[in-house]
Amino acid sequence: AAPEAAHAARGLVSPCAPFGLAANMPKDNMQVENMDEADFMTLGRWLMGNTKDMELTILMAQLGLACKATSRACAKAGIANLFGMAGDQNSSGDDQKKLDVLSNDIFISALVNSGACSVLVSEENEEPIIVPAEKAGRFCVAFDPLDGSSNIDCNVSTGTIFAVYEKTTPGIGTTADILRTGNDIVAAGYCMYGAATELVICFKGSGVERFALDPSLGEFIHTHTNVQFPEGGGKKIYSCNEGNSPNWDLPILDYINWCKENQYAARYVGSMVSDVHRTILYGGIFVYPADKKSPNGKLRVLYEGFPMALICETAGGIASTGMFKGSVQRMLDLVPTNIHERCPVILGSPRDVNMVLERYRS
Ligand code: P6P
Repeated sequence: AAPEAAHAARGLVSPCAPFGLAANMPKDNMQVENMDEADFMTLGRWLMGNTKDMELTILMAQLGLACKATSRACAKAGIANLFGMAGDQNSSGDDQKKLDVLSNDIFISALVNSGACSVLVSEENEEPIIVPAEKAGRFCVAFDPLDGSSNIDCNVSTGTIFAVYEKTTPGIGTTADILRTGNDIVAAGYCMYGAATELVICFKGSGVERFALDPSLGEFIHTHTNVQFPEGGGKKIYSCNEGNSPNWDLPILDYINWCKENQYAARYVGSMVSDVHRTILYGGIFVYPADKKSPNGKLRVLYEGFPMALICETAGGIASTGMFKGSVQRMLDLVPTNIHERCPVILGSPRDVNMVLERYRS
């Protein structure tokens, strides 16, 4: 008990604490310090200690496995001739890269064989994947297996994004089980394949949890609990593709110009996972708005907008569509009618997103 008391006194969650029964819930963003080299709070152990639902635990563990396998594929792409094009196009008409196809196959195999899924929606597949009855389970997963893959061949970070719904209808899964408001999402996450491979997950009504892959163990290790946006909005950073600015509406143009006049820094990777991860950890705002050329924006509702919106709101931020189909909407309130539907994305710290929303209101 002594080590735990010492940890608790310092506001740390000891990995030695009984599963899910940590003496003190840590304050925001507290580093989880593993004082004991013989003890590892792995993703699997964290899931078992914090989700009482074994099927959901299995599902999340399988997503973790697929993220590890994708991380390995990205890391060896140059050596294993995995750079370059696969010679086909995906549901969005984007040219598929070899790693797009491989990562998609990895996630589909992991999810279908988890026994926990009924319906899968992937950016790489035009049609939803209906899991055969003998392997079907309670959940539906929408995912982008390798978002930002155009950055792969120049070794810029990419990522996986996913959202999990619980199926509410009896019988074989259908798209109706996943074409639902973002408020029905039970879990969401992303994995960033960068200098480190980091997995960020959140369960609706709970906190945002950060894990880093230890390649020597092949395990995601819990590093931060209850991740929150920096107090007061954090660093003054705006993140957007300014190449689209000639087509933006006035409130967006006015806000970005205001940023430039108020000592904001521009940061844009071009991979949503990287730009959103930085925004949550450092502060600021990420904007991919609707514009004259793309009235629905570019990013996809089910496997980009919704998961990032749940994570962002759970971390104390705001996720809006900005002006979209005639009104300014909270992203998670959307109800998609098409599995590859797009929506504008304006997400980040309340300090920054509210400045955009005020411009729409005025
Ligand atoms: P643009 C990557 O292709 C992606 O889907 C997101 O990861 C990223 O935020 C966005 O598109 C980048 O789009 O038009 O700036 O290249």
